[in-house]
Amino acid sequence: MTSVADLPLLASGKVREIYDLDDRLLMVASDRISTYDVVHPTPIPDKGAVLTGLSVFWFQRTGGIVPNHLISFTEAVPDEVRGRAIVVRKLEMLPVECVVRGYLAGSGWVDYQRSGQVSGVQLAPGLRQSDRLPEPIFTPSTKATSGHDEAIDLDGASELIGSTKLAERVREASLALYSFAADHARSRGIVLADTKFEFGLDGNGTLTVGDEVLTPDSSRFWPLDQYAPGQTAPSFDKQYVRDWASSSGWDRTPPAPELPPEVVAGTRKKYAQAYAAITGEPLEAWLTRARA
Ligand code: PZK
Repeated sequence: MTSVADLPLLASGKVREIYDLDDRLLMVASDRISTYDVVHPTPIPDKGAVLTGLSVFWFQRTGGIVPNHLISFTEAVPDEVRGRAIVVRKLEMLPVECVVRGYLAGSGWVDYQRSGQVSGVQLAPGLRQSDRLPEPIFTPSTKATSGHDEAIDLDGASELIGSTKLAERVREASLALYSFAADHARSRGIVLADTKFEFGLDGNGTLTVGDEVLTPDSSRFWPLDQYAPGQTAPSFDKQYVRDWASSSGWDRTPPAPELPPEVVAGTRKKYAQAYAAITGEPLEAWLTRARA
């Protein structure tokens, strides 16, 4: 069996890597965690498995809404990364981040306060932080190679994509995926406040979902029973780490501090709970299936 170390590294992000498998790719989620955009030196055991298991859960349930790049989570996956890696189809990725917001949080809230708009979408006056929007909105952004992604409107997305019609299909696909996932999550006691998709075109020119989907790293999940508009809702996965990092006196500039064992254990438990809440099965079920 091939080892990941022998595969050509195609791209690496803060917490993930992509390797070349000739006509396919191997996408590996690490156990690394970042807060305030800086990666901590201490891993969270099983974080990569939770993100991969959740992505697979959603890919399998949304393939009829929009095709996606998932091929396999077993075949051709090296033993050492089983459970936290997937084999995917190579796509020609579109150069936009496809954000959908059902609630007013994060940069959407910041932009709304400043301008009354988010990515060119005008919103009603008087909305509060974390308010549910009358309907989900598509708020694309640029894919910054360094620094932060920049909000753009649909025309900006059309220019980057090179086609108004394709940009409109991307918006409709993003909204359809969000609505499906938000309904599922709500039925399981979780608010999907917002999420980010990345799309590409396959060899036939078919619009296809790539990257990871509907994970805690690409989405804001709030426990429904703690949801209250007008407050900053704690996104349930990284809150331990953020709270600890704030109280530790770290000024949010690199390098990020090592995390104490109790913060690692608490965060690990949160991720496992997120997996179980959304999928209805324990994380161990995913690990067993992936290692079969
Ligand atoms: C692709 N990225 C982003 C960077 C990551 C991910 N199916 C695909 N085909 C071709 N390219 C990509 C994909 C996907 N997904 C995605 N870069 C290339 C990225 C760093 C680490 F895990």
